Amino acid sequence: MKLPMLLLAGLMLCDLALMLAEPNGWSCNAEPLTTTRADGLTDGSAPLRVRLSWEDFVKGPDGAKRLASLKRGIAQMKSLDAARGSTNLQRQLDYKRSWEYCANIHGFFGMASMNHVTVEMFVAQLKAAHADPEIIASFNGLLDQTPPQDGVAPKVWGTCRHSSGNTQADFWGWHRIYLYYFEKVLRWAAGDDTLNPPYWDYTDVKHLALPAEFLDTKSPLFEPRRAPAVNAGGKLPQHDTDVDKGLVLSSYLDAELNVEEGVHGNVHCDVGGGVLSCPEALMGKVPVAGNDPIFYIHHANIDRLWACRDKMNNNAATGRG
Ligand SMILES: [Cu+2]
Repeated sequence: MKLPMLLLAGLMLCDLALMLAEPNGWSCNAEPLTTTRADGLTDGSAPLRVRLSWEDFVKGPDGAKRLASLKRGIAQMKSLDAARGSTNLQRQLDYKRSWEYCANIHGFFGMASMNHVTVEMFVAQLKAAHADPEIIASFNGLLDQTPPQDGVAPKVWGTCRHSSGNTQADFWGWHRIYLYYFEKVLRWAAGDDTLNPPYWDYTDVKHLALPAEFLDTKSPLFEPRRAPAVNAGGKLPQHDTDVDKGLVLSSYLDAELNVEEGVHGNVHCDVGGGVLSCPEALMGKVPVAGNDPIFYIHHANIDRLWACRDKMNNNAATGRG
């Protein structure tokens, strides 16, 4: 719980005004929020930031600029990975804004991780369980990560919240704050304060395939460790992205769990895995999922679904009926 509490405290002082646009399919026309919310995340004093759907994001001359900005930011963050381990103060600051650092906040392999599992140990576990060679091979070449002693990384790396067993975590809340800070770093890296990364709305059957810009092998949006069919432009199975039942649940916790274990996990596994799906790197395995650029565009949609669900239920944020 350390990170959410830490970040929530920061958020109340910050210029958070994230909201979502472009309803699709179900009734989800969330209005931008401009007044104080009960959860304190928005005080209405800052201009509202709106995430567009991927299709609107890339549309027209402005879309070309937005896409260039997104790619520039991601490429810049990736270039800062090289600052890992530097003793130079400026380079240490650079590393805090690197792609790897941000991804490691979500999760990482290494002895310092929450479960103290290295890549080698995990691969040994897969082999002992007679996992398919395709799954094992997806972890080839991945590196263990070690949090730098910068006063921040040891506290926040590997702190993502996901439900497991009969424990329900603050999945939606943790990932909203994670996105909030990721986007701030991305704007800095792109040199574009107007940049608001979009969402991939795979709940619309017209958009079941990965956006085409993620398939270009020369683009910083490309990632080779994805299901080959998905990277070839194949569609996700339609039933995997159906949220109709989840969003109408009046209980916040029920809706959150439905989305987390349903569409959220399905998209992770469909993108990360081949025929065999999870636990294939990258998107199909939590400690490395944040390394794929599509992660953030996927989670922008998961965040949108939260706002949609609240809108559809008159912002009733708690309770399980
Ligand atoms: Cu996720």
